[in-house]
Amino acid sequence: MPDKVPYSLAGKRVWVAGHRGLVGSALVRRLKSEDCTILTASRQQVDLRSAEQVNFWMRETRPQAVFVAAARVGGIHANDTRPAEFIYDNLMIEANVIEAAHRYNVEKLVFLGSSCVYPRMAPQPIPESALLSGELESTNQWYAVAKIAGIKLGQAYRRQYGCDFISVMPSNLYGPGDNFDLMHSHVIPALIAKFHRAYVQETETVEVWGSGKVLREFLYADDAADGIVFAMKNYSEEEIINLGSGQEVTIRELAETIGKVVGYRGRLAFDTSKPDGTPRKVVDVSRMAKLGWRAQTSLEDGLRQTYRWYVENIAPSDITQEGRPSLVRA
Ligand code: GFB
Repeated sequence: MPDKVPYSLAGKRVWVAGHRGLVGSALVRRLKSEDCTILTASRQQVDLRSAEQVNFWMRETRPQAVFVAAARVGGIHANDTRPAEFIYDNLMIEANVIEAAHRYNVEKLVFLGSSCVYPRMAPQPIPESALLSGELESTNQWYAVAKIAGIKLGQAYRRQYGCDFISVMPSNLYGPGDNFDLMHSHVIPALIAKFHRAYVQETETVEVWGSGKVLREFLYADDAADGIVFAMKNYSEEEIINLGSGQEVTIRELAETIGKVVGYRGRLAFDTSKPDGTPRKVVDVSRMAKLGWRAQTSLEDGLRQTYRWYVENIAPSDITQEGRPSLVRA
Protein backbone atom coordinates (compact mmCIF):
# COMPACT_ATOMS: atom_id res chain seq x y z
CA MET A 1 0.00 0.00 0.00
CA PRO A 2 1.45 3.45 -0.88
CA ASP A 3 2.34 5.82 1.93
CA LYS A 4 -1.02 7.27 2.99
CA VAL A 5 -0.03 9.67 5.77
CA PRO A 6 -0.29 12.51 6.38
CA TYR A 7 -3.86 12.52 5.08
CA SER A 8 -5.18 16.05 4.51
CA LEU A 9 -8.78 17.00 5.23
CA ALA A 10 -8.46 20.29 3.35
CA GLY A 11 -11.18 20.73 0.77
CA LYS A 12 -12.70 17.31 1.59
CA ARG A 13 -16.29 16.26 2.14
CA VAL A 14 -16.28 14.64 5.57
CA TRP A 15 -19.16 12.57 6.92
CA VAL A 16 -19.55 12.33 10.69
CA ALA A 17 -21.85 9.33 11.11
CA GLY A 18 -23.50 9.73 14.53
CA HIS A 19 -23.11 13.52 14.72
CA ARG A 20 -25.67 13.91 17.51
CA GLY A 21 -23.87 11.59 19.93
CA LEU A 22 -21.21 12.40 22.49
CA VAL A 23 -18.19 11.83 20.21
CA GLY A 24 -19.94 12.74 16.96
CA SER A 25 -20.97 16.18 18.24
CA ALA A 26 -17.43 16.76 19.56
CA LEU A 27 -16.07 15.75 16.14
CA VAL A 28 -18.32 18.29 14.44
CA ARG A 29 -17.02 20.99 16.84
CA ARG A 30 -13.42 19.94 16.17
CA LEU A 31 -13.83 19.75 12.37
CA LYS A 32 -15.05 23.36 12.23
CA SER A 33 -11.40 24.38 12.51
CA GLU A 34 -10.48 22.28 9.44
CA ASP A 35 -10.95 23.55 5.92
CA CYS A 36 -13.48 20.83 5.06
CA THR A 37 -17.19 20.40 4.37
CA ILE A 38 -18.92 18.54 7.21
CA LEU A 39 -21.70 16.17 6.17
CA THR A 40 -24.29 14.94 8.64
CA ALA A 41 -27.47 12.89 8.33
CA SER A 42 -30.24 12.81 10.89
CA ARG A 43 -31.78 9.52 11.99
CA GLN A 44 -34.92 10.46 10.03
CA GLN A 45 -32.86 10.91 6.86
CA VAL A 46 -30.79 7.73 7.15
CA ASP A 47 -31.32 4.70 9.38
CA LEU A 48 -27.76 3.39 9.51
CA ARG A 49 -29.08 -0.12 10.16
CA SER A 50 -30.48 -0.15 6.62
CA ALA A 51 -27.94 -0.96 3.88
CA GLU A 52 -30.26 0.52 1.27
CA GLN A 53 -30.50 3.87 3.06
CA VAL A 54 -26.77 4.03 3.76
CA ASN A 55 -25.93 3.26 0.11
CA PHE A 56 -28.39 5.89 -1.08
CA TRP A 57 -26.85 8.50 1.24
CA MET A 58 -23.31 7.65 0.09
CA ARG A 59 -24.29 7.75 -3.58
CA GLU A 60 -25.92 11.16 -3.14
CA THR A 61 -23.30 12.85 -0.97
CA ARG A 62 -20.02 11.10 -1.94
CA PRO A 63 -17.99 11.72 1.22
CA GLN A 64 -14.23 11.42 0.88
CA ALA A 65 -13.56 10.88 4.58
CA VAL A 66 -15.82 9.15 7.13
CA PHE A 67 -15.85 9.01 10.93
CA VAL A 68 -17.93 6.08 12.19
CA ALA A 69 -19.04 7.60 15.50
CA ALA A 70 -22.56 6.16 15.26
CA ALA A 71 -23.26 3.31 17.65
CA ARG A 72 -25.77 1.92 20.10
CA VAL A 73 -24.11 2.88 23.39
CA GLY A 74 -24.91 2.88 27.07
CA GLY A 75 -23.59 2.18 30.54
CA ILE A 76 -23.15 -1.06 32.37
CA HIS A 77 -26.87 -1.60 33.07
CA ALA A 78 -28.00 -0.84 29.50
CA ASN A 79 -25.34 -3.18 28.11
CA ASP A 80 -26.26 -5.93 30.51
CA THR A 81 -30.03 -5.76 30.00
CA ARG A 82 -30.39 -4.93 26.28
CA PRO A 83 -27.94 -7.39 24.68
CA ALA A 84 -29.86 -7.84 21.42
CA GLU A 85 -29.94 -4.11 20.61
CA PHE A 86 -26.29 -3.69 21.51
CA ILE A 87 -25.10 -6.49 19.26
CA TYR A 88 -27.55 -6.14 16.35
CA ASP A 89 -27.57 -2.35 15.96
CA ASN A 90 -23.81 -2.08 16.16
CA LEU A 91 -23.16 -4.92 13.72
CA MET A 92 -25.59 -3.46 11.19
CA ILE A 93 -24.33 0.13 11.49
CA GLU A 94 -20.67 -0.76 11.05
CA ALA A 95 -21.22 -3.34 8.29
CA ASN A 96 -23.38 -0.94 6.28
CA VAL A 97 -21.14 2.09 6.65
CA ILE A 98 -17.88 0.21 5.99
CA GLU A 99 -19.23 -1.67 2.94
CA ALA A 100 -20.70 1.54 1.49
CA ALA A 101 -17.43 3.39 2.16
CA HIS A 102 -15.63 0.79 0.06
CA ARG A 103 -18.30 0.78 -2.64
CA TYR A 104 -18.25 4.58 -3.02
CA ASN A 105 -14.45 4.91 -2.83
CA VAL A 106 -14.09 6.73 0.48
CA GLU A 107 -10.42 7.73 0.80
CA LYS A 108 -10.15 7.41 4.57
CA LEU A 109 -12.36 6.00 7.31
CA VAL A 110 -11.95 5.95 11.08
CA PHE A 111 -13.95 3.34 12.96
CA LEU A 112 -14.46 3.94 16.68
CA GLY A 113 -14.23 0.94 18.97
CA SER A 114 -13.98 1.00 22.74
CA SER A 115 -11.60 -0.12 25.48
CA CYS A 116 -14.17 -2.78 26.36
CA VAL A 117 -13.09 -4.82 23.31
CA TYR A 118 -10.15 -6.00 25.44
CA PRO A 119 -10.28 -9.06 27.70
CA ARG A 120 -11.55 -8.53 31.24
CA MET A 121 -8.20 -9.54 32.73
CA ALA A 122 -5.95 -7.88 30.12
CA PRO A 123 -2.56 -6.56 31.29
CA GLN A 124 -2.75 -2.91 32.43
CA PRO A 125 -2.21 -0.44 30.85
CA ILE A 126 -3.78 -2.43 28.00
CA PRO A 127 -1.64 -2.68 24.86
CA GLU A 128 -3.35 -2.96 21.46
CA SER A 129 -1.88 -6.48 21.15
CA ALA A 130 -4.21 -7.68 23.97
CA LEU A 131 -7.13 -7.81 21.52
CA LEU A 132 -8.64 -11.33 21.40
CA SER A 133 -6.17 -12.69 23.93
CA GLY A 134 -8.73 -13.68 26.58
CA GLU A 135 -12.33 -13.72 27.79
CA LEU A 136 -14.44 -10.57 27.62
CA GLU A 137 -16.16 -8.85 30.55
CA SER A 138 -19.63 -10.42 30.64
CA THR A 139 -21.69 -7.22 31.25
CA ASN A 140 -20.66 -5.69 27.92
CA GLN A 141 -19.68 -8.74 25.85
CA TRP A 142 -22.43 -8.09 23.26
CA TYR A 143 -21.22 -4.59 22.56
CA ALA A 144 -17.59 -5.74 22.63
CA VAL A 145 -18.18 -8.57 20.15
CA ALA A 146 -19.92 -6.16 17.75
CA LYS A 147 -17.07 -3.65 18.06
CA ILE A 148 -14.48 -6.39 17.48
CA ALA A 149 -16.40 -7.35 14.33
CA GLY A 150 -16.19 -3.69 13.22
CA ILE A 151 -12.42 -3.71 13.73
CA LYS A 152 -12.12 -6.93 11.75
CA LEU A 153 -14.31 -5.54 8.96
CA GLY A 154 -11.98 -2.57 8.55
CA GLN A 155 -8.93 -4.82 8.58
CA ALA A 156 -10.48 -7.18 6.01
CA TYR A 157 -11.36 -4.34 3.63
CA ARG A 158 -7.86 -2.95 4.06
CA ARG A 159 -6.31 -6.33 3.19
CA GLN A 160 -8.58 -7.35 0.34
CA TYR A 161 -9.38 -4.00 -1.29
CA GLY A 162 -6.55 -1.74 -0.07
CA CYS A 163 -9.01 0.60 1.71
CA ASP A 164 -7.41 3.13 4.07
CA PHE A 165 -9.65 2.22 7.01
CA ILE A 166 -8.34 2.45 10.59
CA SER A 167 -9.76 1.72 14.04
CA VAL A 168 -9.29 3.80 17.19
CA MET A 169 -10.04 2.42 20.71
CA PRO A 170 -11.00 5.22 23.11
CA SER A 171 -11.28 4.69 26.86
CA ASN A 172 -14.49 5.66 28.75
CA LEU A 173 -15.70 8.99 27.32
CA TYR A 174 -17.69 11.82 28.91
CA GLY A 175 -18.51 15.44 28.19
CA PRO A 176 -21.16 17.89 26.98
CA GLY A 177 -23.94 16.29 24.95
CA ASP A 178 -23.82 12.98 26.84
CA ASN A 179 -26.89 10.94 27.76
CA PHE A 180 -27.86 11.75 31.36
CA ASP A 181 -30.50 9.06 31.81
CA LEU A 182 -30.17 7.61 35.31
CA MET A 183 -30.53 3.95 34.37
CA HIS A 184 -29.01 3.67 30.91
CA SER A 185 -26.16 6.15 30.83
CA HIS A 186 -22.50 5.76 31.77
CA VAL A 187 -21.23 6.47 35.25
CA ILE A 188 -20.26 10.16 34.85
CA PRO A 189 -23.53 11.52 33.44
CA ALA A 190 -25.53 9.30 35.82
CA LEU A 191 -23.63 10.56 38.86
CA ILE A 192 -23.78 14.19 37.71
CA ALA A 193 -27.57 13.90 37.46
CA LYS A 194 -27.82 12.14 40.84
CA PHE A 195 -25.53 14.58 42.65
CA HIS A 196 -27.31 17.55 41.13
CA ARG A 197 -30.65 16.26 42.34
CA ALA A 198 -29.25 15.49 45.80
CA TYR A 199 -27.67 18.94 46.02
CA VAL A 200 -30.80 20.80 45.03
CA GLN A 201 -33.14 18.66 47.14
CA GLU A 202 -30.67 18.54 50.05
CA THR A 203 -30.86 14.76 50.44
CA GLU A 204 -28.43 13.02 52.80
CA THR A 205 -27.01 10.36 50.50
CA VAL A 206 -26.27 9.69 46.84
CA GLU A 207 -26.49 6.15 45.54
CA VAL A 208 -23.38 4.89 43.74
CA TRP A 209 -23.53 1.50 42.02
CA GLY A 210 -21.10 -1.30 42.85
CA SER A 211 -18.26 -1.34 45.38
CA GLY A 212 -16.69 1.94 44.24
CA LYS A 213 -13.33 0.15 44.19
CA VAL A 214 -13.01 -0.56 40.47
CA LEU A 215 -10.81 1.66 38.34
CA ARG A 216 -11.72 3.53 35.16
CA GLU A 217 -9.85 5.83 32.81
CA PHE A 218 -11.87 8.78 31.50
CA LEU A 219 -11.27 10.82 28.36
CA TYR A 220 -13.04 14.15 27.74
CA ALA A 221 -15.07 14.07 24.49
CA ASP A 222 -13.36 17.12 22.95
CA ASP A 223 -9.94 15.57 23.63
CA ALA A 224 -11.22 12.34 22.09
CA ALA A 225 -12.40 14.20 18.97
CA ASP A 226 -9.04 15.92 18.65
CA GLY A 227 -7.25 12.56 18.95
CA ILE A 228 -9.56 10.92 16.42
CA VAL A 229 -8.96 13.70 13.85
CA PHE A 230 -5.24 13.41 14.59
CA ALA A 231 -5.41 9.66 13.93
CA MET A 232 -7.26 10.21 10.66
CA LYS A 233 -4.48 12.50 9.49
CA ASN A 234 -1.47 10.67 10.87
CA TYR A 235 -2.20 6.97 11.24
CA SER A 236 -2.64 4.38 8.53
CA GLU A 237 -2.08 0.84 9.81
CA GLU A 238 -4.07 -2.36 10.06
CA GLU A 239 -3.44 -2.55 13.79
CA ILE A 240 -5.88 -0.76 16.08
CA ILE A 241 -4.67 2.24 18.07
CA ASN A 242 -5.62 3.23 21.65
CA LEU A 243 -6.80 6.68 22.68
CA GLY A 244 -6.84 7.61 26.36
CA SER A 245 -6.02 10.23 28.94
CA GLY A 246 -3.98 8.11 31.35
CA GLN A 247 -6.21 9.58 34.10
CA GLU A 248 -7.34 6.61 36.12
CA VAL A 249 -9.52 6.85 39.24
CA THR A 250 -11.60 4.56 41.42
CA ILE A 251 -15.35 5.02 41.15
CA ARG A 252 -15.29 6.29 44.75
CA GLU A 253 -12.72 8.97 43.84
CA LEU A 254 -14.75 9.87 40.78
CA ALA A 255 -17.94 10.22 42.87
CA GLU A 256 -16.10 12.40 45.40
CA THR A 257 -14.79 14.66 42.63
CA ILE A 258 -18.26 15.00 41.11
CA GLY A 259 -19.59 15.81 44.59
CA LYS A 260 -16.99 18.57 44.87
CA VAL A 261 -17.81 19.99 41.43
CA VAL A 262 -21.54 20.05 42.22
CA GLY A 263 -20.99 21.35 45.77
CA TYR A 264 -22.75 18.41 47.45
CA ARG A 265 -21.72 17.67 51.03
CA GLY A 266 -23.73 14.52 51.81
CA ARG A 267 -22.61 10.89 51.96
CA LEU A 268 -22.09 8.21 49.31
CA ALA A 269 -24.17 5.03 49.60
CA PHE A 270 -22.70 2.12 47.63
CA ASP A 271 -25.26 -0.29 46.19
CA THR A 272 -23.31 -3.54 45.90
CA SER A 273 -26.27 -5.35 44.34
CA LYS A 274 -25.32 -3.48 41.14
CA PRO A 275 -22.44 -4.83 39.02
CA ASP A 276 -18.90 -3.46 39.19
CA GLY A 277 -18.00 -4.61 35.69
CA THR A 278 -14.39 -5.00 34.74
CA PRO A 279 -11.95 -4.36 37.66
CA ARG A 280 -9.59 -2.08 35.73
CA LYS A 281 -9.51 -0.62 32.21
CA VAL A 282 -6.70 1.80 31.38
CA VAL A 283 -5.30 1.77 27.87
CA ASP A 284 -1.64 1.98 26.91
CA VAL A 285 -1.38 5.21 24.91
CA SER A 286 2.29 4.97 23.96
CA ARG A 287 1.58 4.57 20.25
CA MET A 288 -0.46 7.80 20.05
CA ALA A 289 2.17 9.52 22.20
CA LYS A 290 4.89 8.42 19.80
CA LEU A 291 2.92 9.95 16.92
CA GLY A 292 2.81 13.21 18.91
CA TRP A 293 -0.66 13.33 20.49
CA ARG A 294 -1.81 13.51 24.09
CA ALA A 295 -4.99 14.53 25.94
CA GLN A 296 -5.16 18.08 27.35
CA THR A 297 -8.13 18.24 29.74
CA SER A 298 -7.84 17.26 33.41
CA LEU A 299 -10.66 15.14 34.84
CA GLU A 300 -11.79 17.91 37.19
CA ASP A 301 -11.87 20.53 34.40
CA GLY A 302 -13.74 18.14 32.13
CA LEU A 303 -16.26 17.39 34.87
CA ARG A 304 -16.82 21.13 35.47
CA GLN A 305 -17.48 21.72 31.76
CA THR A 306 -19.82 18.73 31.62
CA TYR A 307 -21.70 19.81 34.74
CA ARG A 308 -22.09 23.33 33.33
CA TRP A 309 -23.53 21.89 30.11
CA TYR A 310 -25.89 19.65 32.11
CA VAL A 311 -27.22 22.54 34.18
CA GLU A 312 -27.67 24.75 31.12
CA ASN A 313 -29.23 22.13 28.87
CA ILE A 314 -30.66 19.15 30.71
CA ALA A 315 -31.25 19.68 34.42
CA PRO A 316 -34.99 19.10 34.74
CA SER A 317 -37.06 22.15 35.54
CA ASP A 318 -38.76 20.31 38.40
CA ILE A 319 -35.41 20.39 40.19
CA THR A 320 -35.27 24.08 40.92
CA GLN A 321 -32.28 26.04 42.09
CA GLU A 322 -34.39 28.25 44.32
CA GLY A 323 -32.68 29.05 47.57
CA ARG A 324 -29.48 27.33 46.55
CA PRO A 325 -26.29 29.17 45.62
CA SER A 326 -25.18 29.35 41.99
CA LEU A 327 -24.83 25.82 40.66
CA VAL A 328 -22.20 26.43 38.07
CA ARG A 329 -18.91 27.59 39.45
CA ALA A 330 -16.16 29.00 37.27
O1 GFB B 1 -19.72 3.81 33.00
P1 GFB B 1 -20.24 2.46 33.30
O2 GFB B 1 -21.69 2.25 33.18
O3 GFB B 1 -19.56 1.39 32.36
O4 GFB B 1 -19.82 2.06 34.81
P2 GFB B 1 -18.30 0.38 32.31
C1 GFB B 1 -18.53 2.22 35.33
C2 GFB B 1 -18.53 1.86 36.80
O5 GFB B 1 -19.25 2.86 37.51
C3 GFB B 1 -19.16 0.52 37.16
C4 GFB B 1 -20.13 2.24 38.43
O6 GFB B 1 -18.40 -0.11 38.16
C5 GFB B 1 -20.53 0.94 37.71
O7 GFB B 1 -21.07 0.01 38.62
N1 GFB B 1 -21.26 3.14 38.73
C6 GFB B 1 -21.49 3.72 39.93
C7 GFB B 1 -22.25 3.52 37.91
N2 GFB B 1 -22.62 4.42 39.92
C8 GFB B 1 -23.12 4.33 38.66
C9 GFB B 1 -24.29 4.86 38.04
O8 GFB B 1 -25.11 5.56 38.64
N3 GFB B 1 -24.44 4.56 36.71
C10 GFB B 1 -23.54 3.80 36.01
N4 GFB B 1 -23.75 3.57 34.70
N5 GFB B 1 -22.45 3.25 36.60
C11 GFB B 1 -18.94 0.39 29.84
C12 GFB B 1 -19.60 -0.56 28.91
O9 GFB B 1 -18.54 -0.33 30.95
O10 GFB B 1 -17.81 0.99 29.29
C13 GFB B 1 -19.86 0.09 27.61
O11 GFB B 1 -20.77 -1.06 29.49
C14 GFB B 1 -18.71 0.93 27.09
O12 GFB B 1 -20.15 -0.92 26.71
C15 GFB B 1 -18.05 1.76 28.16
O13 GFB B 1 -17.73 0.11 26.54
C16 GFB B 1 -16.79 2.42 27.70
O14 GFB B 1 -17.02 1.16 32.30
O15 GFB B 1 -18.39 -0.65 33.37
